[in-house]
Amino acid sequence: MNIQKVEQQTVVFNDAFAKKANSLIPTIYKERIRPKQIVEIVEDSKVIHGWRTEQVREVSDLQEIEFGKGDSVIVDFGDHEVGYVTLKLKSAGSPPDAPLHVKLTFGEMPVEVAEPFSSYDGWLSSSWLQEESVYVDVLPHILALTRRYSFRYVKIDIIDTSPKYRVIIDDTYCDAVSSAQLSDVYSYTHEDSVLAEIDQVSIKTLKDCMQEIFEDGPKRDRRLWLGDLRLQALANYNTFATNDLVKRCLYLFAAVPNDKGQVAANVFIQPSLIADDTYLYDYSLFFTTTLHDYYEETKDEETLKELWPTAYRQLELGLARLDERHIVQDDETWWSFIDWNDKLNKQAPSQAVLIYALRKGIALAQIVGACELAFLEKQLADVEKATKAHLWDETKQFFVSGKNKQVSWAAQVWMVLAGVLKQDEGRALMERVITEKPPVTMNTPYMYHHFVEALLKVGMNTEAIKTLKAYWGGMLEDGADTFWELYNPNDKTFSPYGSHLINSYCHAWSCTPTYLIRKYEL
Ligand code: RAM
Repeated sequence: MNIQKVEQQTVVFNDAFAKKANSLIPTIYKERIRPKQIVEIVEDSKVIHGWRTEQVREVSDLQEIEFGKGDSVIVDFGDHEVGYVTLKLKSAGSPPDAPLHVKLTFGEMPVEVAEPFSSYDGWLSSSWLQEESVYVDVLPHILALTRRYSFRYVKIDIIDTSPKYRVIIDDTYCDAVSSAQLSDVYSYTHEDSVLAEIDQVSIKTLKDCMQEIFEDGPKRDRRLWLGDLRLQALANYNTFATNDLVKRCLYLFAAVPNDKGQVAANVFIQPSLIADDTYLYDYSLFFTTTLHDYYEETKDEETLKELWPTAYRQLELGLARLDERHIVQDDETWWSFIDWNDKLNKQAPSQAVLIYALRKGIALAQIVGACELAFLEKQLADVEKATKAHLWDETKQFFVSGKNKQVSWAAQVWMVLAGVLKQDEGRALMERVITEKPPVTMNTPYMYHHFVEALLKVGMNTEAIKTLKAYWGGMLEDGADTFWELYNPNDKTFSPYGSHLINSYCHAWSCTPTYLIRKYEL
């Protein structure tokens, strides 16, 4: 073990864990995909973001078009792809007497190839927007892009040739990459065609996020986040079953905790394994729950024993945030995630995540025969008692959060998932949420996943299916090839980052319907 100083945080690097993670680097499979059609972007106020595509030519026509200065074309690959794009370029007319200047823009959604990226003014780096400008000195040329892109549409802008020559795009393809193979998926067809499609698109979403790690999104952030990993792992068990990738990701987190033993909210694997200096209360606790789910699936005792100290430490740190009443302390910072919603108070939902994690931790402690078992059981009892005493509002009949006693969907959902209430009380609470519609709602498929799972937990299957169809089905109706990072049906341009241009439209945490449909046999 050696100590690494990263800015203000100290990371305690565990070499053995990092080596184990490295020994599990998956094979990356490649598939060559060619575009399906040439399209044009059409303004349409009736569709999401105000843009749709329309086929204008057959893709086979591409080789016949001679492009000059200012021309452009949009090729549509027909589905979401993650990979490396190649263009075969040649000239027409006089010998090329000047370099070719070409700009490429990649879009998961039509809006990304419709609106100029110069219009972006969000707070995340604009460098996530997928474009590049290339100068080609000699033609013919095989332009093989070295950056990996995540897209369905590629807009090719010919910035300049020269007055004497034009350029022809002789061929274009994408070498799509993933560590998952669709042929490995457990075969399953739902008789309900909407649920069947939702299941398939969930799997495609998961596949495109499965690279050397479970990425959160292949466009952005292209890294391993714990909250996303937890859900990807669940979806994976019922589909690809590449359980070693889950194991690898658990070891990656366990290899780089800080000096308190807390695992980071996310890690980078390039240029080498690095813990990000972001720590989130709920995400750290999900290390324990993800290990629990992994063990349940694999019965891999060796991994459980090796990672138990890390899992237990997350519980200890979670408990250390409790005040003298056994209620988790709130603050104004981004201390816990829960959902992307500026208005959401995180206290009550985070308290519920702690309870949820304690239960799974106790199950693990029993399996490993840990001496900490009795301590954890006592803590769980105290925390549950305090939750009912201080966070349940008898008049409102809801759990309340923070000093302003906020009633949010997230708080109720997480309390149900944490098992704080008996089955019939939980059901009554979920029914109340649906009828009374608390004002602090949900913005992400991540939070909607928890809502649906809470409904299933209390036996409200009809409502759960209705939500799956309305929410994920809504994305399909709005043109999703893979499910999105953000989706608010009442505000379809919602972005926590200040612009929907930077949103990710293939995002791992939205891939869970396949888990919900298959696991709960909906
Ligand atoms: C976003 C990422 C990621 C998520 C974090 C909290 O930046 O999209 O998926 O886990 O937020």
